[in-house]
Amino acid sequence: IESQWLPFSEAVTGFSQQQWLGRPYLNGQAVDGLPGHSIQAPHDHRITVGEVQFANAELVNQAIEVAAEGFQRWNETPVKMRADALRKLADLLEDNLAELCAICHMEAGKTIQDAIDEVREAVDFCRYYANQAEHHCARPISLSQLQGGQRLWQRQGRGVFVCISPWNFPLAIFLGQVTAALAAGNSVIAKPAEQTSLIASKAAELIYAAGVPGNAFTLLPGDGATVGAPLTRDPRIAGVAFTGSTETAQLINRSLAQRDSDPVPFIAETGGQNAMIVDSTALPEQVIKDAVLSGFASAGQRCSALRILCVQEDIAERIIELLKGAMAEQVVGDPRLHSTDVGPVIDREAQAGLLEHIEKMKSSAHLIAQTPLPADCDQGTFVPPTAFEIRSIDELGREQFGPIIHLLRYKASQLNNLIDQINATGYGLTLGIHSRNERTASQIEARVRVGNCYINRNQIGAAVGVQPFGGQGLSGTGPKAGGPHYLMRYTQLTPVQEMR
Ligand code: TXE
Repeated sequence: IESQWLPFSEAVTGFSQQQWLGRPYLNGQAVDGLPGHSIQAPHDHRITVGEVQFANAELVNQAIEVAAEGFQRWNETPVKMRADALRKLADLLEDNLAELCAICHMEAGKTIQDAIDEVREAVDFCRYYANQAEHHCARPISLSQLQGGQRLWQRQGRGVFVCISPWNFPLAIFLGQVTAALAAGNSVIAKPAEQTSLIASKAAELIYAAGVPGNAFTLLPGDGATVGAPLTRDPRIAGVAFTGSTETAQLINRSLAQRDSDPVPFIAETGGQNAMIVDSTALPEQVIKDAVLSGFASAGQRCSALRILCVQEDIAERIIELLKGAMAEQVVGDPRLHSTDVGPVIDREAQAGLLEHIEKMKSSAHLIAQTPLPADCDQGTFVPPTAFEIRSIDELGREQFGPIIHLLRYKASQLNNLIDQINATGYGLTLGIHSRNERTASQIEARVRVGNCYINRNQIGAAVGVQPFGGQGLSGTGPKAGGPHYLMRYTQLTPVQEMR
């Protein structure tokens, strides 16, 4: 492994010395001359990673015009050609793996392994949606047999699709939305998160290099209020895909409803208040392995991540003892080092919010363990992995998007009440179950309202084509990304001809 790993790791380190430029891309060209601001590495703010120029209101308007113009031609391009462009994009992502991993490191604070997984997931999305489009969109289908004739319909693009993505999977979620929308025949305006415009700009170059026409794809880096909000208010857009906070999803939902034009699809994937239920038949070592990975990997900044570890009281002491041991072993630090388990959180605002939550919990809950931060972490936005014991889920409030686990003991007789409390958070993204009692596991699964349930394994997010991912309630609208129904929301059934 070392002999394969070292050259790759050296290539990533080589790229990490570089600086990148993030800018809008319109009509296949980078737009220059906008005011820029510099981007610092989350693990060490003394390192400048590059400069980003944000789009302004005038560019938003131009982008919608360009995308509206590009739609028809791209929608009429044979599905095989659209799919081939996305497969070519997958190849280009693989060719650029080391540089993409370096940007993920430097801009988003990802560890090497997280960065590799991120690029691989993006590659999978490209190939999966290319295949799905060929399967669902390439041929007319018959839906009804009317007297004397057969009406044919075809799945086609809807128009200008707006894709708004977050910083926690700055390539995988960004490309997951964009490639689904493009595969279906839409022209796309993508607005990446403010914090991760550098990787989005690199992806834009690869999208054009793969053969997607300049007016079928536009990139508009910028903030939510200046770029995101006007895009979602515009009557010329035909749909919005969004991943981010529940609050922003609610804002977008309202602005879509207030437009004086057709209703359009809104695909939202938001946060979670994810629990794991561990009964007394569970294997404690396995529980801890999965809980630590799910709670602390990516510094807890995954929407699927474990937040509430519910443990049946009979084995709570054993779980707490093992959790303390595992947390003492966690290595927090520079995400470029192979030995690092937990890197920084995305920015100062996120860090401040999480540290404030930790301080507040220290006065009201019992601190189980906290992994100490090494001295050289003081230049970055690090948050120590922390575990508290709480008495009730009500103590928690909103989702804490960082490396914090809250342990809650329950009695066997309270299991149904516990599930009701989990459902009552209103979120419904992931639930982990650790039990060797199949009946208990399936009873919990049937009663809990979540998008994805994980039994006796790590609570991870999407595995494209294998484990489609998405939530319900405050966690999103579905359909599940990386699954067979996702592409459909980006399409409309259009009558194409009538056969006699
Ligand atoms: O999210 P925002 P933020 C959760 C997590 C985190 C919290 C805040 O709890 O702590 O959200 O993160 C764009 N109209 N998740 O502030 O603001 C914004 O520019 C249109 C969970 O980063 O929702 C960015 O591109 N767009 C999560 C995107 O929305 C707007 C991933 C997400 O930003 C907008 C990220 C507006 N009015 C955060 N305002 C997950 N589900 O994985 C902002 N945006």
